Order: sequence, then C-alpha cells, then structure tokens
Amino acid sequence: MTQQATETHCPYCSLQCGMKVLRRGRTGIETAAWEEFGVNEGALCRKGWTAGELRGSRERLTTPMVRDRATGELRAAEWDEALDLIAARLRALQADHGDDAVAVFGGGGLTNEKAYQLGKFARVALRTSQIDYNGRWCMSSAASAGNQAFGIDRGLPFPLADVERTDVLVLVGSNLAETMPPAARHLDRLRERGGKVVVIDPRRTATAERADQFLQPVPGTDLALALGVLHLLDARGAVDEAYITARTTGFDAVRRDAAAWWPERVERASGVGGEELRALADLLGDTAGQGGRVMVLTARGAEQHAQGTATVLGWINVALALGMPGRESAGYGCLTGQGNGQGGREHGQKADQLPGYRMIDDPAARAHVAGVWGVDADSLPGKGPSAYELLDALGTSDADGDGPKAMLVFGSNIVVSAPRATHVTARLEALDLLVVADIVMSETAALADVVLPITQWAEESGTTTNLEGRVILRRQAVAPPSGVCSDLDVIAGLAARLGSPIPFSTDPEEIFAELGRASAGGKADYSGISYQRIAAEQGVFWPCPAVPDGETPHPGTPRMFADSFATPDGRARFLVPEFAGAAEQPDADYPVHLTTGRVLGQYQSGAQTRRIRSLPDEGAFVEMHPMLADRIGAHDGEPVVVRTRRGEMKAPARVVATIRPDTIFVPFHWVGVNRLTNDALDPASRMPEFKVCAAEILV
Ligand SMILES: Nc1nc2c(c(=O)[nH]1)N[C@H]1C(S)=C(S)[C@@H](COP(=O)(O)OP(=O)(O)OC[C@H]3O[C@@H](n4cnc5c(=O)[nH]c(N)nc54)[C@H](O)[C@@H]3O)O[C@H]1N2
Ligand SMILES: Nc1nc2c(c(=O)[nH]1)N[C@H]1C(S)=C(S)[C@@H](COP(=O)(O)OP(=O)(O)OC[C@H]3O[C@@H](n4cnc5c(=O)[nH]c(N)nc54)[C@H](O)[C@@H]3O)O[C@H]1N2
Ligand code: SF4
Ligand SMILES: [Mo]
Repeated sequence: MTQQATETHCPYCSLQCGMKVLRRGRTGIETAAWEEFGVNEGALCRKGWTAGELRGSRERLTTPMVRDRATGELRAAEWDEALDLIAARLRALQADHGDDAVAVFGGGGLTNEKAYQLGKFARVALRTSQIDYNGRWCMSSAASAGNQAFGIDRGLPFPLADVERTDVLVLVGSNLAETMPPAARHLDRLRERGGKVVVIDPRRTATAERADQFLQPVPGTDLALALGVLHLLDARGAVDEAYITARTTGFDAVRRDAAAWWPERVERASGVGGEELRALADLLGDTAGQGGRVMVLTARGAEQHAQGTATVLGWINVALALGMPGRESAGYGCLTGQGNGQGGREHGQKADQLPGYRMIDDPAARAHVAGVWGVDADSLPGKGPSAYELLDALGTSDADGDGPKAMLVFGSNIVVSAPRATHVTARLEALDLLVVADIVMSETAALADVVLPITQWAEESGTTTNLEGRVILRRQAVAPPSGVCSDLDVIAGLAARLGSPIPFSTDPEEIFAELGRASAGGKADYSGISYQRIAAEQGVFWPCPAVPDGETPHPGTPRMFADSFATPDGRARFLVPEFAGAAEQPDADYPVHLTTGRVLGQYQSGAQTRRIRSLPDEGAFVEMHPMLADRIGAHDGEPVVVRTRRGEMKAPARVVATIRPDTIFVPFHWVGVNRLTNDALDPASRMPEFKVCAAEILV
C-alpha cells in the first residue's frame, strides 16, 4: 500500500524542521525526513523523530473534563456542557467584578492563527486587558533590546544559513547543539571554511565542544564581558568609525561608559580573566580589521536575567561598534525558542500588542485593527500586565483592587515552567475558575476546573514563524481522534456563548487571510503571504506587504537592515546598559549560583516529551563540579538537596568537570527547580531571572 506522506513541520522548537508525517496502522503516525526543506535538509533531532508517538497513546486527552463540586474529582463531560459551564461562570464573574476578572494565558507554541484568534477573543469577546503568554519567559529581553536598538524585533534578521558564512560567530548563552541540533551543522561548516566559533557559557556544553574560544563566566555577568570587549576594541582602535557615523546614534555615551570597563574590573565581575577577554577582543578586532564578518547570537543564557535587556544591548553595541549589522552574514541575532516563538509575539497574545506587532496603546493601531475586526476602537481594552505579574495577581484582593478570578490557559504548563512556582501554583489554586486547553493532562491541567482536549500538530493546519522570521505551513496529516477539538473551535464556541459582537472563524486559512489584513502596515506585515505562496516558496520571510492587483508580489524580506534600520531616522541606537549583576548574589547562607536550562532529550515543561516512551526520562539532576562535590561530600548519582530563599528540591548529583565550581545547573523539564528560581523581573522586558539565583546545597 502506498503511504500518503504530508510535508509539515516539527511540533517543538523554533527551528521548525521540515518533516514528513506518514500514517502507521489504524491510528498511528510516524515522522520521516523531508530532504527538500532547506532549513534542516532532512535532519531532525530525536524529539522530532519521535514526535508522532503521542498520537494514539493513552496519554492523550480525548474528552472534556469538569471538576465535580461534590467529589472534587475531574469527570468526563460533553463539549456543550463544558463550554456552557465556562461561559456561564465567566459571565457571572465579569458581571460581579468587571471585565478584567477574566485572564487569558497563551503560548509561543500556538500557531499564528491561534495566537491571533486568542488575542482577538480576549479583547473583543471578553473585553479583558489581562492577556499575556509564556513567550515573556523566552525571548522577551532580546525582543525589547532589538526594538530599542534596531526599531524592530525579528529574532534573526537574516536566514539561518548565513551563520556558516560569517568569519567569527559569538554564541552568548546558547547551547544549540542540544537545543536545535540540526543547526549545529552550520557551526561545523563555518569551521571547515576556516571561521571561528566563540561560546560563552558557565558550562562547557556540547556546543562549547565545537568552539575555538570558550569563555566561562559567572552566571548573570555577560554584560560585563560585553562592556570589557567594547573597552578593548576601542582601546586598540578597532571600532568602525565610518559605520558608526553613517548608520548609528549614541556611540559617544557608550564609549565613555565602556572606558571604565578595563579587564581587571571585568574579571572581578565575571570571573573571566583578562587574557581570555583580550583573546576574544583580538579575534574580533583582527577579523573586522581585515574586512571580515562577525556575528553575535544570544539565547536564553544571556537573556533570562533581571538584566536581560541590558545584556543584549551590550552585545548589540559590540556588533554595531564593529560595523556589522546590515552586512551579509554578520550582525546580531537572537535564537528564538518555541515553535512559534517569533509569530506568537507578533499577532496579539502579548499584553501590550495588537496584530502585526502593533502597540495596543497607539491610537492609529487600535483604529486599524478595530476596523478589520468590525468593532469600535474605543471598545478595545488597553495594555495589561506581563506574564509573571498577571500570575502573581490571580485571585488576590487588596487596596488596589482585585486580581483576575478566572483564567483560561492555552498552550503553557505554568506549574512546571513559571518562576517561583510554588507561589504561582498557590495563585492558580486561588482562582474561582481555571480552564486549561491541552493535549495531555499536564501538571497545570491537573489543577483545572475544566480541561479541554485539543488537537495536536499533525491533526490540524496552521502557520508558524520560525527563528528566521520565515512564515511556514504546518499541514494537517490525519484526522483528530473523536472527542478532540482545535483551540480555534474552543475560542469560537466560547465567543458565541459569551455573546461576542463578531463571529470567530474556525478555518485556519480564512483566519490567516484576516490576520494578514490586520497586520498590513504594521512592523510584522504578513499581508502579502498566503498558504499558496508558503507552499510554493518554502516559506516567506516577513515583512511581506500585499501589493495592488497586477503588480509583482513583494518577495518577502530574508535579510534586514542592509540600507537602514527600522527606527524613525533609519539609524541604529547605541544605548548605555548599566551593569548591576544578578538580582540575588551568593552569601554565607546561599553560597552557590544556581542556573537552569535544557537537555537534548526533553522539551520545555516535559508535558509532551516525558510522555514519549522512547525519549530518556531520567528526571532532574544537579550538575556540579568535582571540587564542589568534594567540599560538601556529594557523590555522583546520589541525592542532594538544593535550597533557595523560595523553596527546595532533591535530585541526584551529576558530578562533571565541565561546570564552574561555584555554579550548579538543574534542567527545568521536571517539576522542581522552578520552586527555587527567582521572580526578579527585567525592568523593560519583564523577563524573570530564570538563569541565576543564590542557592545552598546539602547532602
Ligand atoms: N532539547 C530542547 N531543545 C529546545 C527546548 C527544550 O526545552 N529542549 N526549548 C526551546 C526553547 S523554548 C528555547 S527558549 C530554546 C533555548 O535554547 P538555549 O538558550 O540554547 O537553552 P538553555 O539550556 O535554556 O540555555 C543555554 C545555555 O545557557 C547557559 N547559561 C546559563 N546561565 C548563563 C549565563 O548567565 N550566561 C551565559 N552566557 N550562559 C548561561 C546554560 O548553561 C545553557 O547551556 O531551546 C529550544 N529548544
Ligand atoms: N527554570 C527555567 N524555567 C523556564 C525556562 C528556563 O530556561 N529555566 N525557560 C522558559 C522558556 S524559554 C519557555 S519557552 C517556557 C516554556 O514553558 P511552558 O509554557 O510550560 O511550555 P511547554 O512545556 O511547551 O507547555 C506547552 C503546553 O501546551 C500544550 N500544547 C502544545 N501545543 C498546544 C496547542 O496547540 N494548543 C494547546 N491548547 N496546548 C498545546 C503542551 O502539551 C504543554 O502542556 O518555560 C520557561 N521556564
Ligand atoms: S531541532 Fe527542534 S524543530 Fe528540529 S526536530 Fe528537534 S525539536 Fe523539532
Ligand atoms: Mo523558550
């Protein structure tokens, strides 16, 4: 029998690898290589190869569930019963406490169509300002720095393959060999061409194994390194004065500030010695001096800090001082994380945004979007709180008023992935109504009053925008199991029951066309993109405005900034980032730095991947240096307790010489480490400090 293969994309990370989905047996599916898709050239990581396993497994939710008031247990319910109940309770809570009594929490894994409908649903059907999403915990610091420096936020302003054509690649806080394995080929090819890779990470990771230079700072001190590098570049006359004059503003203040960051001061702040810092500055200065190209990429290691925005600005300053942004295969980029991390932040599920990366407090943006939606601009609520602030206020009541009493969650497992998770879980428990739409019974769904079973990626169509800003199409490969609905059906069903003034479509292609109109003229303009074009062109890079009938279609924008930046005057901004260090410094009681992150075989909160049997589910571990292990009497494989001011956890020690002796690392895919993490927020991006806090470790 010939197999019908559907060309689509992986459900997980922002690389959005092209893959084929094949049917297996009566209900099963299997993933296979799609060689022709250029971004990953047929390669997948083990998560991609095994992504089909959840389909048809007993772990899938296949019926709505409602918590029985008498027994306190979840019981199966009909869809109509569940949606009627949700709508009735939301209406009652809004009638008693106002529209903002209901909150919505979205996810960067949702397709563009879902993210767009969710934002519209919150503003039009619920009229609430209380909507934000987990992307706030992902690349928001790089987004805010990109907006400030370049006037726009597209993770990579160039195609990923440009990485292999640069001359020096600096990776600040990225472990891409584990977090997007097929992308590591670009590092190998770059080195085969004679280019150099620099990795900055408190751990010598699989990515650092591919590096020509490796710097191992104390967590939370990357900004000091950036300032020190700029100091040395300026001292040796390696800054590109012509570029700075022609294409930027603000360098003088940045130069004065960096003048005070001599290597000894950087070493005191970061633990990275002057020689290593000089070696990096020499590599960058020599390369640029010979007309070569430098590319700086940041990821969560540099960004998930209370100083994340300032840190990214510090590295953007280095790239600008070398004259790189806008040159081909050079400049600055951020490696976005979730499957639709990029598109998910452009179409309105973020507290301060409307579709097309428009700002919700801009009257012209409100008028345009309200026009597309067919509602009055004055009826749209204003800006709401950021993800953590939203969660922190749930179910509270104080002199300033009440926090939300109900929340609908689409595509996030907050109980595992939020910082200071014990506190956040208590806030979820304080709600009158928690509704979770998910594929599986996640830790967050298990707390809900109503759980809604949702189609998974292979059972529905929709677009995502990958880390390069390339809008691509996930195609439905199989019918969903009976009893399971799409998020789009849930949103439409609830909107109708809530008496929404406008209907909500459930057809992804129709929604995409509307999203295009709503985004037209915005920064992230999708109006010239269609499902047909995506299929014909292996994706289309935004901005891609529509053109009048008969004119040549806009080609899309793979590379940005060649002639100008997206600021009002077309120049990039040098901004002075003040170094403050981590919000919580080690002391006698909590003497080590705790950092967190990922391993290759698990994805995020693990809600999906911990249920896939062929992936390793080893549980959390505490990575520590042999010197630290000796000092406290810990042994490899034996349990240790890690404690911070917010909580404690127990997990086996993993003793490795690749981590700094003053730092421990725990992956966040298993419940635990986020009970310990710090909820200090970046002032601009409102990013929590996932990547460093002070901890005590005991055997
Ligand atoms: N296997 C796997 N892949 C994934 C994901 C997953 O869960 N699992 N998630 C996807 C998502 S949403 C994201 S956001 C990306 C994240 O991709 P990455 O940013 O590559 O992943 P992380 O492991 O969070 O952090 C990267 C590195 O930062 C280091 N680090 C910690 N603190 C600091 C610091 O202060 N400074 C510096 N320079 N480095 C530091 C850590 O040691 C770690 O090696 O991965 C995506 N891909
Ligand atoms: N300590 C620490 N904490 C972190 C991080 C860290 O580095 N360290 N990283 C942060 C980062 S970068 C991120 S991105 C977050 C991610 O953390 P989460 O937001 O928890 O991400 P996921 O685990 O992907 O959760 C997605 C949930 O949605 C479900 N789901 C998947 N697709 C759909 C869909 O289409 N519709 C619906 N309704 N549900 C769906 C999944 O089954 C899963 O339960 O974690 C953050 N937390
Ligand atoms: S690298 Fe990311 S997109 Fe590619 S197969 Fe792995 S998880 Fe999927
Ligand atoms: Mo992320």
